[in-house]
Amino acid sequence: MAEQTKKNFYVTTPIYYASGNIHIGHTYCCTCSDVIARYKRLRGYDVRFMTGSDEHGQKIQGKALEAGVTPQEYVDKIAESFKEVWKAMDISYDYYVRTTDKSHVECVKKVFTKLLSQGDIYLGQYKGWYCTFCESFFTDEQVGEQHLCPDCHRPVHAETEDAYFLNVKKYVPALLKFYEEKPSFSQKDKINEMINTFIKPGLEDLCITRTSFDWGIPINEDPKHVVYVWIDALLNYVSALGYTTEDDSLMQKFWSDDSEIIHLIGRDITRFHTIYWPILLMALGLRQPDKVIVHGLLLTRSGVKLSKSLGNAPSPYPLIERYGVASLRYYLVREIQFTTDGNFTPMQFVDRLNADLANNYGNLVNRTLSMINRYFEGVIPTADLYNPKSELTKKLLEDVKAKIVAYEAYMDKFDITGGIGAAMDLVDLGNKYFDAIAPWTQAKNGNMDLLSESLYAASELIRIGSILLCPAIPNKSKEALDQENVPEEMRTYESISTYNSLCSRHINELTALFPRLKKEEEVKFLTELIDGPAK
Ligand code: ME8
Repeated sequence: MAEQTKKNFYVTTPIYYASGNIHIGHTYCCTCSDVIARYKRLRGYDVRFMTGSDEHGQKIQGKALEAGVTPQEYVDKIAESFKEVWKAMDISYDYYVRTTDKSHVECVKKVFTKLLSQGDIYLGQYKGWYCTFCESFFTDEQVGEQHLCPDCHRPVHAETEDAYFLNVKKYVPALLKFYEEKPSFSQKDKINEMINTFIKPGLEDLCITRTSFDWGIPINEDPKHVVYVWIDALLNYVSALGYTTEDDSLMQKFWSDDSEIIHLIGRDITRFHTIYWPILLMALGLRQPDKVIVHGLLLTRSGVKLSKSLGNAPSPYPLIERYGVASLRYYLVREIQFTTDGNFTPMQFVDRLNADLANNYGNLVNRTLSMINRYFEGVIPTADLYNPKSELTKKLLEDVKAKIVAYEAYMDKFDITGGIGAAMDLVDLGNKYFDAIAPWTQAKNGNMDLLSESLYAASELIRIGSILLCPAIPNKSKEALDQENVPEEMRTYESISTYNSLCSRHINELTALFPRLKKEEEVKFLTELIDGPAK
């Protein structure tokens, strides 16, 4: 294993619009970020994991009006409901930021004042094409002849108003230089797309205030202007660390050169994170994030984005209730190739859970511990894995080492689909080893040495596999480790390359980790969940 020095690690999700409920698309990003945060903690990093809600803007004001409550009451309720979902999803965030937090509001005002006084913000008039859904202005080129929003493809309308602008044009050469000097900043195809679609045609200065609604942060210098959503939203990443407040110790720690900074976002908001966010940071004289990881979106079987407005995105709750949180998390991380779009389909959902969780991981735990009960009265037999007797065991341990190396390589480059896949392959090695050794035959033939060694090796494999799977399915991997009665010190990442400590431990009561799903029944349930009951 490569040596790791203890380092600070800051990972963020987008802050989700407080305009409706969380659906499984949002849970995708939070789960992926959570897997990364948990992996880094496992590797000894000092992790700060942040999520939150984006609570200003015209759309939210309208929703509150519809609901007959004040915008603040409306977003308070939504923020609580978001936190409940994240609890149900086992999301281990350290801090939840809200754009209505006093500290965030103060930060946005101070940043505005600073940028205005240094000449990076000026008052002008905005004439443009506005998409109410995306709360974004676009240029003629971007909306094309049909006047459609380039992000969501809905019709846009012409709008003119007094507005403050961020002088982004000035920073374009520096931004291009930054892309060149730091190719690891984001995926190459995403940056090329940004350059070709937005920068080459001529990047307009960014309109950053509005006067046509008031649910936003009023600027001190001209309070009829409220800061328009994106600048407000992007600043959450630093306001959550105390930027511009008296106590900015978290900022010093997690936004410093001693920290690795990763933003996870969906491809729908790439422009804001790879163009405007770096420019804003340059204007503020702050360092850049190490990486903006752009993940793909979940689509329906027919390739349409799962989204709130289309009403085709299921809530995570029925899935958690029926299959358990670990199953949903696992499916999202493993089935959808990280960084590319993926389809959420009932058939794949059931097949993936059955193949990997029930038939592979659950099966290895169940068959190993059942045989320990049957042949050794619940006590893990003694064996020396540093000197295995069987060639099959020797080969198994070599293959396990290779899988650990692969796991680490994937996880370190944030390919969590690959990493969790490597962990599941490691578990699969255990099942194949079992089939080759057939411990039940060894028991029948009285070959106690081989029986002990094989059951012992399988016990270690459950332990190692559970540690590697822990970032993805924390509750179930803990359950497996508990059933095997693994002591705390043997649950660490460092312990995965040591053996023999489980000898003679009494295992705990066995319960099935993942019941096998009945395909037809579950596909019907899931199809109705997405499409509604069959007509
Ligand atoms: O854009 N598949 O908030 P938002 C996968 N407030 N991920 C999905 C998804 C899908 N079908 N649908 C949504 C905003 N997401 C702003 C962000 S950040 C400074 C401000 C995820 O509620 C994905 O990560 O529309 C996407 O980028 C995010 O939710 C958008 O959430």
